Amino acid sequence: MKQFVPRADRRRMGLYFAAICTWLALTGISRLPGATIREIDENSDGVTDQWIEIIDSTTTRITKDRDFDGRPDYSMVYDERARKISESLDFNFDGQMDDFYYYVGGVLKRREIDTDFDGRVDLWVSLFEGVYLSRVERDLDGDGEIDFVKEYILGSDE
Ligand SMILES: [Ca+2]
Ligand SMILES: [Ca+2]
Ligand SMILES: [Ca+2]
Ligand SMILES: [Ca+2]
Repeated sequence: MKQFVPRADRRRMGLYFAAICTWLALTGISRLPGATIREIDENSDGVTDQWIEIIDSTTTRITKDRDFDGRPDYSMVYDERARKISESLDFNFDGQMDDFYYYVGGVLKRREIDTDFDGRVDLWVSLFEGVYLSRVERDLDGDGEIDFVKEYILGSDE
Protein backbone atom coordinates (compact mmCIF):
# COMPACT_ATOMS: atom_id res chain seq x y z
CA MET A 1 0.00 0.00 0.00
CA LYS A 2 1.25 3.44 -0.80
CA GLN A 3 2.12 5.94 1.84
CA PHE A 4 -0.04 8.64 3.34
CA VAL A 5 0.42 12.21 2.17
CA PRO A 6 3.51 13.61 3.87
CA ARG A 7 2.75 15.57 6.99
CA ALA A 8 4.40 18.77 5.72
CA ASP A 9 2.34 18.64 2.53
CA ARG A 10 -0.89 18.28 4.48
CA ARG A 11 0.09 21.15 6.77
CA ARG A 12 0.76 23.33 3.75
CA MET A 13 -2.68 22.45 2.36
CA GLY A 14 -4.20 23.36 5.71
CA LEU A 15 -2.54 26.78 5.72
CA TYR A 16 -3.65 27.34 2.17
CA PHE A 17 -7.20 26.35 3.09
CA ALA A 18 -7.23 28.80 6.01
CA ALA A 19 -6.04 31.60 3.72
CA ILE A 20 -8.79 30.87 1.19
CA CYS A 21 -11.46 30.85 3.90
CA THR A 22 -10.25 34.22 5.15
CA TRP A 23 -10.22 35.59 1.66
CA LEU A 24 -13.80 34.38 1.05
CA ALA A 25 -14.99 35.89 4.33
CA LEU A 26 -13.35 39.24 3.57
CA THR A 27 -14.64 39.57 0.04
CA GLY A 28 -18.17 38.35 0.83
CA ILE A 29 -18.62 37.10 -2.72
CA SER A 30 -22.16 36.12 -3.62
CA ARG A 31 -22.70 32.38 -3.79
CA LEU A 32 -24.01 31.55 -7.25
CA PRO A 33 -24.35 27.77 -7.69
CA GLY A 34 -22.01 26.36 -10.30
CA ALA A 35 -19.96 29.53 -10.47
CA THR A 36 -16.21 29.49 -10.53
CA ILE A 37 -15.48 32.42 -8.28
CA ARG A 38 -11.74 32.47 -8.53
CA GLU A 39 -8.98 31.13 -10.74
CA ILE A 40 -5.42 31.37 -9.54
CA ASP A 41 -2.09 30.98 -11.32
CA GLU A 42 0.14 30.15 -8.38
CA ASN A 43 3.39 29.60 -10.31
CA SER A 44 2.76 32.53 -12.70
CA ASP A 45 3.28 30.47 -15.86
CA GLY A 46 0.13 31.88 -17.45
CA VAL A 47 -1.85 28.68 -16.89
CA THR A 48 -4.51 28.44 -14.18
CA ASP A 49 -3.62 25.88 -11.53
CA GLN A 50 -6.19 26.53 -8.78
CA TRP A 51 -9.93 26.92 -8.96
CA ILE A 52 -12.55 27.81 -6.38
CA GLU A 53 -16.11 26.88 -7.26
CA ILE A 54 -19.48 27.27 -5.58
CA ILE A 55 -21.31 23.94 -5.68
CA ASP A 56 -24.47 25.08 -3.89
CA SER A 57 -25.55 27.44 -1.11
CA THR A 58 -23.51 25.61 1.54
CA THR A 59 -20.67 23.87 -0.28
CA THR A 60 -17.54 25.08 -2.01
CA ARG A 61 -14.82 23.22 -3.87
CA ILE A 62 -11.14 24.04 -4.22
CA THR A 63 -9.26 22.25 -6.99
CA LYS A 64 -5.51 22.35 -7.49
CA ASP A 65 -2.97 21.28 -10.08
CA ARG A 66 -0.04 20.80 -7.70
CA ASP A 67 2.54 19.68 -10.25
CA PHE A 68 1.46 22.25 -12.88
CA ASP A 69 1.00 19.70 -15.67
CA GLY A 70 -2.44 21.13 -16.56
CA ARG A 71 -4.33 18.30 -14.88
CA PRO A 72 -6.08 18.77 -11.51
CA ASP A 73 -4.64 16.43 -8.87
CA TYR A 74 -6.23 17.63 -5.64
CA SER A 75 -9.70 18.78 -4.72
CA MET A 76 -11.48 19.53 -1.49
CA VAL A 77 -15.15 20.19 -0.82
CA TYR A 78 -16.12 21.99 2.36
CA ASP A 79 -19.23 23.35 4.00
CA GLU A 80 -20.31 26.84 5.07
CA ARG A 81 -18.54 26.39 8.41
CA ALA A 82 -15.28 25.54 6.60
CA ARG A 83 -15.51 21.89 7.62
CA LYS A 84 -14.19 19.38 5.13
CA ILE A 85 -16.77 17.19 3.39
CA SER A 86 -14.47 15.32 1.02
CA GLU A 87 -11.01 15.37 -0.51
CA SER A 88 -9.64 13.68 -3.62
CA LEU A 89 -6.00 13.26 -4.46
CA ASP A 90 -4.08 12.06 -7.50
CA PHE A 91 -1.21 10.55 -5.56
CA ASN A 92 0.89 9.42 -8.54
CA PHE A 93 0.02 12.44 -10.74
CA ASP A 94 -1.22 10.30 -13.64
CA GLY A 95 -4.28 12.53 -14.13
CA GLN A 96 -6.64 10.18 -12.30
CA MET A 97 -7.74 10.67 -8.68
CA ASP A 98 -6.85 7.62 -6.60
CA ASP A 99 -7.19 8.60 -2.95
CA PHE A 100 -10.52 9.76 -1.52
CA TYR A 101 -11.39 11.06 1.93
CA TYR A 102 -14.93 11.45 3.26
CA TYR A 103 -15.79 13.47 6.33
CA VAL A 104 -18.85 13.77 8.56
CA GLY A 105 -19.05 16.94 10.63
CA GLY A 106 -15.46 17.67 9.58
CA VAL A 107 -14.20 14.34 10.98
CA LEU A 108 -12.64 11.75 8.68
CA LYS A 109 -15.02 8.78 8.41
CA ARG A 110 -13.89 6.86 5.39
CA ARG A 111 -11.00 6.62 3.02
CA GLU A 112 -11.08 4.89 -0.36
CA ILE A 113 -7.89 4.15 -2.24
CA ASP A 114 -6.96 2.83 -5.65
CA THR A 115 -3.69 1.29 -4.50
CA ASP A 116 -2.58 -0.03 -7.91
CA PHE A 117 -3.72 3.05 -9.89
CA ASP A 118 -5.88 1.06 -12.32
CA GLY A 119 -8.78 3.53 -11.95
CA ARG A 120 -10.76 1.37 -9.51
CA VAL A 121 -10.88 1.70 -5.74
CA ASP A 122 -9.61 -1.50 -4.09
CA LEU A 123 -9.16 -0.48 -0.46
CA TRP A 124 -11.86 0.94 1.79
CA VAL A 125 -11.00 2.07 5.28
CA SER A 126 -13.62 3.13 7.83
CA LEU A 127 -12.55 5.15 10.82
CA PHE A 128 -13.91 5.85 14.26
CA GLU A 129 -13.43 9.36 15.65
CA GLY A 130 -11.25 10.19 12.67
CA VAL A 131 -8.21 8.18 13.75
CA TYR A 132 -9.15 4.67 14.91
CA LEU A 133 -9.57 1.92 12.34
CA SER A 134 -12.99 0.35 12.52
CA ARG A 135 -13.17 -1.63 9.28
CA VAL A 136 -10.91 -2.43 6.36
CA GLU A 137 -12.17 -3.93 3.11
CA ARG A 138 -10.04 -4.94 0.15
CA ASP A 139 -10.48 -6.09 -3.38
CA LEU A 140 -7.36 -8.21 -3.71
CA ASP A 141 -7.70 -9.42 -7.31
CA GLY A 142 -9.01 -6.18 -8.86
CA ASP A 143 -12.36 -7.56 -10.05
CA GLY A 144 -14.32 -4.89 -8.16
CA GLU A 145 -15.63 -7.31 -5.55
CA ILE A 146 -14.57 -7.13 -1.93
CA ASP A 147 -12.78 -10.30 -0.89
CA PHE A 148 -11.17 -9.30 2.36
CA VAL A 149 -12.87 -7.70 5.37
CA LYS A 150 -11.36 -6.95 8.73
CA GLU A 151 -13.27 -5.40 11.61
CA TYR A 152 -11.52 -3.69 14.45
CA ILE A 153 -12.78 -3.44 17.99
CA LEU A 154 -11.70 -0.27 19.75
CA GLY A 155 -8.88 -0.88 22.20
CA SER A 156 -7.96 -4.18 20.60
CA ASP A 157 -5.56 -5.05 17.79
CA GLU A 158 -7.39 -8.27 16.90
CA1 LIG B 1 0.17 28.02 -13.38
CA1 LIG C 1 -1.39 17.94 -12.11
CA1 LIG D 1 -3.56 8.75 -9.97
CA1 LIG E 1 -7.28 -0.46 -8.16
